[in-house]
Parts: sequence; C-alpha cells; structure tokens
Amino acid sequence: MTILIRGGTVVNHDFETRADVLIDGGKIVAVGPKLEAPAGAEIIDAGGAYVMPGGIDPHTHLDMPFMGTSSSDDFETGTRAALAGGTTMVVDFCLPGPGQSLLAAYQEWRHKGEKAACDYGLHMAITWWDKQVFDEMEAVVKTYGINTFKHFLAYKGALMVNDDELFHSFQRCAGLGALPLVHAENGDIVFRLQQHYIDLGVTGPEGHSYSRPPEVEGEATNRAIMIADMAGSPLYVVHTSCKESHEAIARARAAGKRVYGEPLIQHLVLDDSEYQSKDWDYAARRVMSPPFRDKSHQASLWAGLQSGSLQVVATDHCAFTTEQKRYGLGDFRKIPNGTGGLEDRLPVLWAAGVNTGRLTREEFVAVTSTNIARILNVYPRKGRIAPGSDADVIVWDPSAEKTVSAAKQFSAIDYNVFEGYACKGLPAVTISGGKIAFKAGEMRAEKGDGQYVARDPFPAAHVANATWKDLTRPRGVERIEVTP
Ligand code: DUC
Ligand code: ZN
Ligand code: ZN
Ligand code: ZN
Repeated sequence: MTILIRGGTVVNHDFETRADVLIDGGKIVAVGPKLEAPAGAEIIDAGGAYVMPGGIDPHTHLDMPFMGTSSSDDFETGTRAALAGGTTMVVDFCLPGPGQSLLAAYQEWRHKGEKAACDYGLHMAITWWDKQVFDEMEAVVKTYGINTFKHFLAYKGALMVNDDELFHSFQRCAGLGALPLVHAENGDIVFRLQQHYIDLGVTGPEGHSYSRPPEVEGEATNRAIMIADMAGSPLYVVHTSCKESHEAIARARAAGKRVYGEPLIQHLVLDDSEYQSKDWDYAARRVMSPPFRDKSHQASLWAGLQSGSLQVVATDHCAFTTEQKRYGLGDFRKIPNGTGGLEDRLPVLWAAGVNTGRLTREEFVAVTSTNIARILNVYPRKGRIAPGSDADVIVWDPSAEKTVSAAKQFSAIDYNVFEGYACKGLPAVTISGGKIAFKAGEMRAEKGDGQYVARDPFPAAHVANATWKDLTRPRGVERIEVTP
C-alpha cells in the first residue's frame, strides 16, 4: 500500500517542519516538501494537522493472569484501543509462573500476541530466581529479542524478588547488555500496612491507597538505584508516581547514573481523592499500584517531563471489569490492581500537556514515542518520521474534540477512569505498519495485523553507569564475569 500524507507539519522530537510523508511497503520512504504522488497512492490531506511518530506504550498487561483473574483486554482489544488513541506499538510483559522456564513464558506470550492489531514487543519478568533463570536469560536476550527484564519489589509472596536476587539479576543484565526494569514499592512494608488497615477495619478501596504511601515507592526506588549502580547496570523505573521517586531518579542522573523514570498518564492527571468516593465500584475501578497520589505530586512529575529527568509517559494498561474489581468487596487486598489508559494516553497528555503549555509538541513526541524507542534500542526504526523508519504514523488534528466516554471506547471494560475528560487534539488517522489502521473514528486494523518487534541488546560497555566501581573485582583485576 502506498500512502501520501500531504500538507501536514511533521513533528519529531528534535524538529518540526512542513513536509509531506510518503509511505510504501510498510516503511516511510520520503519526507519532504511537495512530494509527487505515485500512481494509485492513497492521499491523506493533513492540512492543519501534525504528522508524528505513532505512540509507543512500553507498559501494558494484556491478557495477564493476575490476582485470581486475567486482565480483560487481550492483545486484540488492547491493541485496537491503542490504535484508536494513536499508539502503534505496545510492549507487554512475559510473566513466568513459579518455577516456569523463561522460554515457556516467552512462547506463551508470543502466542497471546498473535492477536495483536499493532506491533508489539515483550519484556521478561524475573519472578523467581535460581541457576536456571540465570542461564535462560542469555537466550532471552540473544534469541528472543528481549533486552529488558522486569523486577517486582512489591507483591510479597507472589511476584516479589529480594535484594540478593535483584543484585544478581542486575549483574546478569549488565553482562548481557540488557536493561533491568523495576516496579519500585517496598513489598514488605506494603504487606504490613495492608494488615494494619484491615485490623483497623479499613476494608474499602481507600485502604489500598493508605497502605501504599509515596514513602514505600521512594524507598524502593532509591534502593533499586543503588543496587543497579553496584551491579553496573542501568535502571528503568516503571510507573514513577511520586515526588520521592522522581527525586531519587533526578539525583541519580545528576550523579552520572543511567536511570530512567516513567510516569503514567493516570498519575499525571488523576489524584487520590477518587478513593474517598462513597461509591465502592467507582473507587475500586481506580485501584492500581502505585495508587493515585495526592495532587501535590503531579507538579513534580510534570517538571520531570519538562526537564528531562523523567523520560516516558506510559499507561500500565491492565484493565479489569467492574465485576472483576468486585472480587475485592470486603477486602481491598483482593481488588485486582490495574486501570486502563491505552486509548486515552495521547489525547489526555495532549490536552493536559500541550494545550496547557506544559509540553512542547516536540516534547510530546519525545515522551510518547522517541525516548522509549531509544531506551529500548528500536530507534530510529520506531519513534521517528524519517525515510527508512517503520510507517507507524499519526495524523494529529489539534482542533478535533472529544469527551472521554466508556460507551465509545474500544477497550473491553465497562468504565473509563478518564470518563468526562475533555480532549482537544486527537488522531484523525493512525497508520500502523504502512496501513491505515484507524481513520475518522473507523477501526480498520484487524486482529493479527501487528508484528513482533525483536530488540537487540546494548553493547555491554554502554550499560555501565559512570559511577560504577566494580565491587566484585579485587584491585588490578579485569571485570569478572558473573556466575550463577
Ligand atoms: N500494577 C497494577 O496496577 N497492575 C498490574 C501490575 C502493577 O504493578
Ligand atoms: Zn500460537
Ligand atoms: Zn508495576
Ligand atoms: Zn505494570
């Protein structure tokens, strides 16, 4: 399919210019003024619109078994929701069960991903630890195209790993040229606070937020940063939701550590007053970890995006229906954690960020697409409008308006945490893999249209922090290979 996008303003993370964009065979083949339309090309009139790299959401949980149920959006509904909101690639998590081989988990998630309507990649979670996992990490990086490993510092008794495992796994990541990711909340303290609030008779959704204060995130972020530094690895902190965590990241970066932070669109615009609702369903639908924060944290997150100390806006899209949320009636610890956002991330960020002057259009592109493409080592294949890049392109109409409404969404849940949010600036056309996936409200992408995107490791030399002094090496000895 040949497509010519005519008359728009191309926005990349580093420049904005009036140019046409020619797409053929799934790739961008030309960017420039007044391009000739090849015979048979479909012409898209982008007058008055911005032509930007499709969004990349590096943090989704589609079809994920979790807390006694499975997240309700699978790779089909989730990626169609993504495309409707201008996101053309998601990165999801392989989550090995206790004792499950990483290879088996990878195959399971690749099978789920066959339904994807847009391109997708995978992270591998380290949910248990022994020599087998250590050994299998090599094939994950070198054969399966996964250069990121997720570690949960929370979910005690389930997904949580301890500091010994963290240090060892981070060392292994460094040796393989992979990037460790952390869910940074202190799971031991969360566990105790949960019990405390239950004992006090606080059983509703507000107990979820009371038992996961910003301090547990600040502690875990600081700890993970120092462990990564000792291991000689970079670090990516998922869902950075509070000032304490952001400050730890900013401090680490100022000291020369390669540490990245990822606020979620939810934490940028929604706050913890929502858990005080008298309507149990309303509050439970907003239960996610980390929880929504006091409004005062939002200014810190926005400042991080502006200054570059935080680099990526994601969603942690992990959608559960109201019926699923009700598993936690009478005990907030059993409310499945997670909210949606895939369809809303770009429109809400544009409204709350660009329309308010908090972010420039270039910064919008950086935090929704380019920065994560670089962090994940898929740039400039993804994250840029340039010849040779994948034709994942959005034509963004800054004057189009909508009010977020669950009744009109593609996501397979019965509510939306952004319900009623007024957006101005929407994707008029989403092009994914060189095909028109979504146009004028009509979904054209089909189940299976997406491809798996394998990602190469970074050279090991690139991953160590400037501050790293190898603690495993006696003076005068070269770097020692870590062993299982
Ligand atoms: N947080 C959530 O809210 N859901 C999925 C996993 C997570 O860490
Ligand atoms: Zn299959
Ligand atoms: Zn998490
Ligand atoms: Zn998550």
